[in-house]
Amino acid sequence: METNNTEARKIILSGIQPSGKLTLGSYLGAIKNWVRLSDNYDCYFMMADMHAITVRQEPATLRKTVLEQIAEYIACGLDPDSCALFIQSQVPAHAELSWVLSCYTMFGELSRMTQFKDKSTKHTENINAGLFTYPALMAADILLYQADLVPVGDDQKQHVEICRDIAQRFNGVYGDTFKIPEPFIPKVGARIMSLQEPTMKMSKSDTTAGGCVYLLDSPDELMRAFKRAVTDSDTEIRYDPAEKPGVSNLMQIYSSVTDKSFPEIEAEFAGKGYGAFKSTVGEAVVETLRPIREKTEELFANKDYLAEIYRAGAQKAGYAANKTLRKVYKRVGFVQ
Ligand code: ATP
Ligand code: LTN
Repeated sequence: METNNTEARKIILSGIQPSGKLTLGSYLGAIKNWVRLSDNYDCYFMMADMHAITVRQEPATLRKTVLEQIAEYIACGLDPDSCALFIQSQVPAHAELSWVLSCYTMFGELSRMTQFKDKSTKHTENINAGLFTYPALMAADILLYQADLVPVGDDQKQHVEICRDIAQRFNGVYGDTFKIPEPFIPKVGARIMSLQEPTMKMSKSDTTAGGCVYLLDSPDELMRAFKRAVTDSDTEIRYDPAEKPGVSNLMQIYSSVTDKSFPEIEAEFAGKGYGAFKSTVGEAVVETLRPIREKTEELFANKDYLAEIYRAGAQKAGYAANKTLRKVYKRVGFVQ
């Protein structure tokens, strides 16, 4: 693991909840950028298992999903020798700083969080305190590493903003303690929509058949989902999210995996029907995901290797995190 020459480099932290299988949305909105940025930054990428338990998880499934997620991170192109890939619950500083920050986070601002409102509507039987204070834990995740950038999809922007507010509030009381992070959101692919309900975000926990495609889906499953994707009764392939959400979503996906611009895509499919368009998008996704799926399967079979990675990751992350935590404890007046 790299230990030198990283002082002057800027820092990235991001994470994904192991609350289900990773989707094409998690890849295009977040992981693809992690990989792109990882050569030039000092990187910390975590499996946010402490966040995942804000919604009930089956223990054996959670354990499996965390391991699968590490394999997927590496298969997507993250180099475990230069990035710290770690499991959030294995770095206790996250829970510790989260408590301190929750004392600098206001009830009113937590009440405005869209994710809390959505998830408490979806899980009416379990509106727990963790679901509500989630942004304080996410702020701890980010601020522990003095991160400069937080690459996420559009839905997480509000959580990065509240993290900035908490950090500024704390710095205002105690003097400069935390770096103020910036969200890094892709221009294309920041909000991939469900293939069945293109006005709703594609989400791991969506149970609508065919709405979501997963990184580990087989080529057949992917092609079926794209061929059945909802479009409209028109025939024109044109980027217009308000009037043509289904077609525009497929264009976003195609643009994100091929780097073609929207005008280029419109020209490519001028006069061609939706059938040909959906098949071409499906094929492009199949080819993007094929090496990821194959590599994940290979890595997932080697649990010892994965354990080596997350142990080394927790050690590297713990070292950086504890430095910040000690500074915070001193600032608030805890006896050293
Ligand atoms: P859950 O359903 O458990 O809330 P999710 O699928 O909505 O999960 P995650 O996979 O936890 O979201 O999100 C991981 C990262 O991927 C975050 O940075 C998030 O912003 C991004 N992301 C998730 N879904 C999408 C999407 N549909 N489009 C673009 N980015 C997304
Ligand atoms: N809240 C994010 C996951 C997450 C995260 C983070 C992202 C937890 N901690 C820190 C960026 C930085 C989600 O639900 N996708």
